[in-house]
This record gives sequence, structure tokens and C-alpha cells, in this order.
Amino acid sequence: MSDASYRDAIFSTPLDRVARFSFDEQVVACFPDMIRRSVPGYGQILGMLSLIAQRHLRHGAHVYDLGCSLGASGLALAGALPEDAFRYTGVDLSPAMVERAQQTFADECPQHSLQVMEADIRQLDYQPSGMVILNFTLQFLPPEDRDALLARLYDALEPGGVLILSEKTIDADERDNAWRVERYHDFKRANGYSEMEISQKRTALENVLIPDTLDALHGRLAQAGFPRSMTWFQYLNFTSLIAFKES
Ligand code: GEK
Repeated sequence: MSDASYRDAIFSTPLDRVARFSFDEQVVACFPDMIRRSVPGYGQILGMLSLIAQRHLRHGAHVYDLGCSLGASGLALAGALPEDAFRYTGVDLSPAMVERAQQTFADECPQHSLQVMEADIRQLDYQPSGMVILNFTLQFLPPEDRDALLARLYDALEPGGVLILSEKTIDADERDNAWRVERYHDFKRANGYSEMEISQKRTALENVLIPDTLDALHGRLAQAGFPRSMTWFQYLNFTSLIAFKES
């Protein structure tokens, strides 16, 4: 991304009361650094998106990127596919994210058809699409809203369409979960986060990011109508699934 990205230091000083995490101006300014240092496999998932699109997307089809943040998935697709290969709509609830994503697309790939909308993904009228990307966004919706959204996305997908669903997950087994969470914290330490940053971020995300188990995610996809879903990527407690709509 060409725009300046500051180093994420949001939780680096002690706070009397850690506020709930939100996608405000402060987060937007350091978002690329934050997501790279705190989501294992983020870069690999982005890299694979365009390879999946090359295999599954009909020429000229429409792509949604829900909870697009700064539009990294749109940029990855535009970097790998020709201008007329797809039309992209990124959607995000955060005005600061939408503004930055729009600017980035105008600067980096003005010839591609990439638009960004400020909206709640639970309330959109979805147009027929060949691919829907839901990367690390479903986890921020109240659990009771997740199935209805997935069912609407299933309906919006064209025959042969695919949904990419990437999420932070939790293990049903307590010991497995503890191991994965501890290694995840090691991953964050290795990426330069301090004990205080790790613990304050954890507090800020409580009741904001509510993870599902991998089994629950596959269950939700089946319930939404998808006849087939696969886990194609996993790195500690971060995972990516692909769900197929029948051709
Ligand atoms: C990436 N996919 O870089 N409607 C629209 N947007 C929402 C909603 C909602 N109801 N709830 C949350 N968001 C991106 C990363 S970040 C993940 C996604 C993270 C938006 C929110 O504003 C934020 O930009 C995004 O979902 C989640 O691949 O920060 O861990």
C-alpha cells in the first residue's frame, strides 16, 4: 500500500481502562502494520486469493469484499488480474477505512473497476456475484447475526461461485486452545509486541471479536446452503475456508 502506515503502538502505554476495540482513525493509521504483525498468514491468504480467483471467477464477474478495511484484497486482485477480469465492491462500516481504501484504489489501480461503499454488511441488498471475500470480518458480528448473513451471501452467489471465509478460531478442547493461544502470543512477541500490548489488546477485543470453532464455521456454511466447504489454510488459530455453490 502506498499510503504511509504507522507502527501499531495503540496498546503500548498503560491505560487505566482499556476501551473496547474499534476501527477508528487511530487504528486506520497503523492498520497495515497491525494486521501484518497480528494475523498469522495474512500475506499468504492475500496472495492465494488471486490464484483462487483466476481458477474460479468467470471473466467480468462481480466480487464482494466484506469488511474490506483498506482494500488489501482488492489491491491483490488488481495486481494479478487484468482490468476487465472482474468488478469489485469493497464494503466497510468504518468511514475512515472507506475513505483510505477509495484513495488507495484511485492512486494505485485507477483502470480497474474497484469501488468502496460505507455500509453495514448485514443490511446490504447483494447483487449477483462470482466471489465473496469475508476475511476476518464475520468474527466481529454478533454470533446471532452470522447465519442470516451467510444465507444471503449464498443466495447472491452465482452458480459455481465461491465464498472465502477467513477467521480467528477457538478450539473446543481447552488444552488445544490454550496451546494455540500461547503460541499465538509467542508469534506476537516475535513480531515486536510487548506483554502489555498483548494483554491490553486482548482485553479490548473481549466481547468485540467472538471466535467460532472451525466445526461451527463449517456448520454455519452448510446451514446457509453451501453443499461443500473446505479448510484450505490454517496457521495457529487463524484459518481460511472456501465454500462452493453448485454449478
Ligand atoms: C483485510 N478484510 O484487510 N459491516 C461492515 N463492515 C464491518 C462490520 C459490519 N457490520 N463490522 C465490522 N466491519 C480485511 C480485514 S478487519 C479485521 C478486516 C481485523 C469491518 C471493520 O470496520 C473492519 O474494517 C473490518 O470489518 C474487520 O483483509 O481488523 O482484525
